[in-house]
Amino acid sequence: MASFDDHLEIAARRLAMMTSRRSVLSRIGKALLGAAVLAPLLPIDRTHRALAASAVDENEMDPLKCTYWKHCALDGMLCACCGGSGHECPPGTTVSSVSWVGTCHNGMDKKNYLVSYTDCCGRSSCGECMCNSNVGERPGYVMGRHNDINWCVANADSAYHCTVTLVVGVMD
Ligand code: ABN
Repeated sequence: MASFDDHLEIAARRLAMMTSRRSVLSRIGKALLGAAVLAPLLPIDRTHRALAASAVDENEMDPLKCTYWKHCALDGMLCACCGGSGHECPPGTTVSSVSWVGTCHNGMDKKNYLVSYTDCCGRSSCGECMCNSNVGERPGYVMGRHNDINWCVANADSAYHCTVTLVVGVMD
């Protein structure tokens, strides 16, 4: 009785007789060409490649870091580290009725955005992810351009917990 190896050898020999070296090379070439055409269409996360190509520092694109581009004028604690998100106050807190705005540069699309910083109030300080970024800030005596202020003071409960960020407009 012929072994598995014998069957395999016969099958391989038959295939070799029916296939020319040229057709094998042509099939391999087609497969490689197909892969090269299809690869860019595959749903793969290419953020890192885009970041490398744009020469933007990865830290500028991480919403949990003070160096995140939207945090350029944020003096406070990131609500994303305090049970909320970048733009949502944590449970049990209320949104401050006044806020501070800054102008931040997004290195990815090279545009400047108007960004608002709103405090979340009514609970004691979160104590996590303290940032002190002050692009465009002016000393305390220039009241309208000073960001080291508790914006919860206008709320019924003025205890400061953390700060959320919202993009409110793009600058020309
Ligand atoms: N706007 C954040 C904050 C709160 C308290 C004190 C300084 C800054």
